[in-house]
Amino acid sequence: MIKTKFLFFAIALALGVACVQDPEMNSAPQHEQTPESKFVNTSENAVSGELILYVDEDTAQSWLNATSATRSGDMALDEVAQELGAVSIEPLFNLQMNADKKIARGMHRWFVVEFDKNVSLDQAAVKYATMPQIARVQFNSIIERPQVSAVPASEQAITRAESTPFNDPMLPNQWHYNNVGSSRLFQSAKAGEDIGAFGAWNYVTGNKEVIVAIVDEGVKYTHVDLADNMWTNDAELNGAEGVDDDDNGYIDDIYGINAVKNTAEISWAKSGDTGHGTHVAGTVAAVNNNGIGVCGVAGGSGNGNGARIMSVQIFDGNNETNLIHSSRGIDYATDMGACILQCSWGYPSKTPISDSVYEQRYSLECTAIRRFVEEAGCVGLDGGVAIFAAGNDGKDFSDYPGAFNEILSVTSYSPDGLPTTYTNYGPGCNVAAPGGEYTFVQGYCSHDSDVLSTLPRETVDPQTGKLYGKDYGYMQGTSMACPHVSGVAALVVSYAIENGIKLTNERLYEILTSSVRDIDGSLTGTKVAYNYEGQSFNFNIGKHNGKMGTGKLDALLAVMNLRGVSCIPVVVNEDTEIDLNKYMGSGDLHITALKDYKIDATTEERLGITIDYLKPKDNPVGKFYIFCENTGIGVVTFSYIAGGTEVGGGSVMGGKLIEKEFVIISRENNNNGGWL
Ligand SMILES: [Ca+2]
Ligand SMILES: [Ca+2]
Ligand SMILES: [Ca+2]
Ligand SMILES: [Ca+2]
Repeated sequence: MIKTKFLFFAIALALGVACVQDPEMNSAPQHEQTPESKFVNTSENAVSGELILYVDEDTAQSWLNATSATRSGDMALDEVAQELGAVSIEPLFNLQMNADKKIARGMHRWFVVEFDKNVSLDQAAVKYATMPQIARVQFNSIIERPQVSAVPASEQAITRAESTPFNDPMLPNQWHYNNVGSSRLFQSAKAGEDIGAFGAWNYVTGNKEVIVAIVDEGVKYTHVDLADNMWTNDAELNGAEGVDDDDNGYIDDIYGINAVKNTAEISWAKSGDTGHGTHVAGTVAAVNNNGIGVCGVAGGSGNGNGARIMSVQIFDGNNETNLIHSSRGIDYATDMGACILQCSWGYPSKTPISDSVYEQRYSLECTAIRRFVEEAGCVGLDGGVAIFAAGNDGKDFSDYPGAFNEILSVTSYSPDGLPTTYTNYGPGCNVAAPGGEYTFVQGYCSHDSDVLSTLPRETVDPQTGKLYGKDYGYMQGTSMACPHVSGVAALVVSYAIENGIKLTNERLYEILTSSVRDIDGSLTGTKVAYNYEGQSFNFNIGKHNGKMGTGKLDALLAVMNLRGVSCIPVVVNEDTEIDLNKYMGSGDLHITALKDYKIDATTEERLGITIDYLKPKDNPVGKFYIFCENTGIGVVTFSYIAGGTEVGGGSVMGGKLIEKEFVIISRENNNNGGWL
């Protein structure tokens, strides 16, 4: 292993949010309004020569119908444009797609005015804010580049030492899908501290109708382990080059768009790019069972049945990214059929803000996200689900947008199942997933405990200036936890489709936050962690108690939750007496003769489960013992005869043979408030 100088894999999209105005100001009566009261944010850290305006209906109509780039026919407004040296006034959202829906939300009233960069932003803003036609003025805040870096996977990572459901050679190293508790990985690695992918894959592996928008750096859509799961805009794929075949405002948008350039030119290997988007995309849906590389949570089974990845690029090399880019990108995802919005970025803030402040300050972006949540969807999902990273500053509250109540915010744990040292936690955080954390083994830094996924090999490490040179590698962060949740969301929607179910987005939010293993029971005291120099320290994990979200998302439990399967809780390493009568409704009349049980191989291996099945004639009907060596989640199918002691048929006058699945949840007895 290479000794590495540590970089903080922070997704530090630090917006200038430190100094803001009172959000209540806009509620002031008209006659008391100052021009500044129409500002929704400040000019600090904003793009120069550009303002975002929310205008009244008449002005919107005249600007939309204007024949000149900067003239509307409204004398007063045209005069301001002239004074500022305006070169363009354009609708912010793309009205070539779903115009009716956007107009109903007032999205046609958002405009971007571009003017002389030498003009003071504040003065320009005051000029517009003075006009009664202008309802709100927003500065186009810059989103800073994420400070991230990947560690290319070494050849040693390519191994098939352990049995896995798919033939991808690096799958055994993806502990975040199936953690066998190897101490090679992490001194205190614990079996079962993972997303529970192996169990879920017995039931569902993905579905190509499920489109996940990766709102991030550009996804390398030619990557050998991603290409088959890329979403394609078929009108453009089968259309004419250089022509906007589907008339959606973008020429040749086959795999998505570059919202920074507002074109279809997706890129991933410019100076400043880190491979972040390609890494995140691989976690959601790298192609499974293709004999190469890694697996994705919803990457299919090698039969072209993975969830689909749409690349919505909002970071482009060293170019500035701003609120307009993120809002347009999200709007494109909504228009083009994505149902899950995967966003591993946010706005670090020093102090908590509130949802109403977020709505004010980021009103443009909030509008775009809300339309996604309310109007996106697919055959298996009504509405969209937006999933964001909680942030990597170790703060006791989630960053926005994730913190917002309409959005899931994902915290991060390491292979020991405990909070990572960097994860944010507390208000706004909704659910935990594996995000990985480097460790030190014999004085050397190890990344095996980070998240392993796809990388663009031609990307230059922004810290070292060296080519990654590998198609796979490690990253850590809530950025890496987030796509696990998006992947499980895609699995659940896939399973819904395959069973003819249409979920509401509220139901999916509920499944994603309730299909969890307990995290709080182990959150007392400290754990050993390392600083960048390899010095160990005691990291306080007690402070995370009750603050990591509802628990650790488990894919198998999520799928079972959708099926409506009952859970049987047992205590690990103890004989737990089970009375099936409790789950059947009305006592032993219904279970007159237990016949048998089935344990699938994944469950048997994972839980080390034995069932001591006591014959009904010796014991009360339906009672038996379950013993599990490991904590975790599995599925057992019991067979019983309803009404009789023999299965009816032929000469036998008897009962009906029933098979019923149960989820077995094996966990420690933490005495921390009962079972799930
Ligand atoms: Ca097009
Ligand atoms: Ca075309
Ligand atoms: Ca693969
Ligand atoms: Ca939230």
